[in-house]
Amino acid sequence: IKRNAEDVKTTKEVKFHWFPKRIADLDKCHHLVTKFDPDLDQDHPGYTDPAYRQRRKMIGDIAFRYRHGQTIPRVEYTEEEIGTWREVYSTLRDLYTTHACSEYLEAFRLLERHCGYSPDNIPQLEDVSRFLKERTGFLLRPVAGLLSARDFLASLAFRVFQCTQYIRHASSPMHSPEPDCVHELLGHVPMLADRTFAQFSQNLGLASLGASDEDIEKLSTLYWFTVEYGLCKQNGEVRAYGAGLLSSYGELVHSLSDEPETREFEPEAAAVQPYQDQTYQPVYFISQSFSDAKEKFRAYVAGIKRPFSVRFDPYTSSIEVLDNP
Ligand code: HBI
Ligand code: FE
Repeated sequence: IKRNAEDVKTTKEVKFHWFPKRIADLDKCHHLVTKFDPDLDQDHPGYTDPAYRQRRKMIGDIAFRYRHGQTIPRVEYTEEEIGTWREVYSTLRDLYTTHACSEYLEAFRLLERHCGYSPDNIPQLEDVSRFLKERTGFLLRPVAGLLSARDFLASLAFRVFQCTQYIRHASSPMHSPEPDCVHELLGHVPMLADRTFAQFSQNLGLASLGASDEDIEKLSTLYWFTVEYGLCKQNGEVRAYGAGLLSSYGELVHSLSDEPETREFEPEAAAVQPYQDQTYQPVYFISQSFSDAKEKFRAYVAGIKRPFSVRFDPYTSSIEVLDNP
C-alpha cells in the first residue's frame, strides 16, 4: 500500500520527523549549524577579519537564494582566494598518487581534463555538477555553511550533495574548521563520480529519512568514519577514500602512518565510535572494497526501526513511502 508519510502519522499516531519527498523539497533543507561559523566561533581564522566574513556572507547569499533546478551562479574568485586554492591543490596533488584510492585517482584525472581542476583555477560548482550528473546522477547545490546532519543526509537520498562555495581563510590554507570548497571539491567530488560510492552515499541518505534523532546520530557517525575518514584496501595496500583525509595534507599522511589505530569496517562499531572534529582521528576503519562496505551497510540498515520504508523513484527523483508489513 502506498500512501504519504503524513497519512501514516495521523492514522497510526506514530510520530516521526518531516522529510523531503520530492527533490524540490530540498529547498527546505537548509538548517545551518553555527558551531564553526566565523561570525561566532572565536577560533575560526576569519573571526577577526571583517572583510573575510563579508565575502563569505556574499557567497553564502547565493546559497540562500538558490532554488532547485536553477543554474548555480558562478563566483569570480579573487587572486588571494585562488592563491589559497593553489597552495592546497599543489601540495595535495603530489600525495594523491601514493595515498588516494584508484577510484579517486581516476575521477581526479577526468576532473582535470574536463572540469577546470588545476592549481590556477577554482572549479565552478555548476560545471562540476554537470560532470557528476553524467557520471553518477549526483547534483551539487550550493549551501552557506555546515548543515544540520538531518538535512545534509536527506539530500544524499536524492543524490544531491550540498556544497559550500566560499573558501577558507588565507591565513591557514592547510586547515579549515568548517567545510569549504577546497574540502568539497578535492575531498568529496572525485568520490561522488564513482558508481558504487555514489550508491553507498545515497543509501546512507535513504536510511536517514524520518529516522529518530538517535539514529541520525548513528548515521552521521557512520558517515564520519566512511565518507569523511574512510580507508580501503587496494592491491594489498591501504588507501584513503574519505573526503576529510583527501582534503587535509596533515591528516592524510597521519592516517596512513603507523600512528593511528585501524580496524576492519563494521557498521555496528563505526556507528558508535567516538570521533574528533578538532584534531586527527585516533582510529580509522578500513573497508575491503566499496561493494563490501555497501553490503555491510545494507545489513546494518535492515536493523534500523522505522514505521515505514522508503524507495527512491529515479524517474521522478521522488521518494515513495511504503507501509511496513
Ligand atoms: N554540511 N555543508 C555541509 N557539508 C558537510 O560535509 C556536512 C554538513 N553537515 C553535516 C555533515 N557534513 C556530516 O558531518 C554528518 O553530520 C552528516
Ligand atoms: Fe565533508
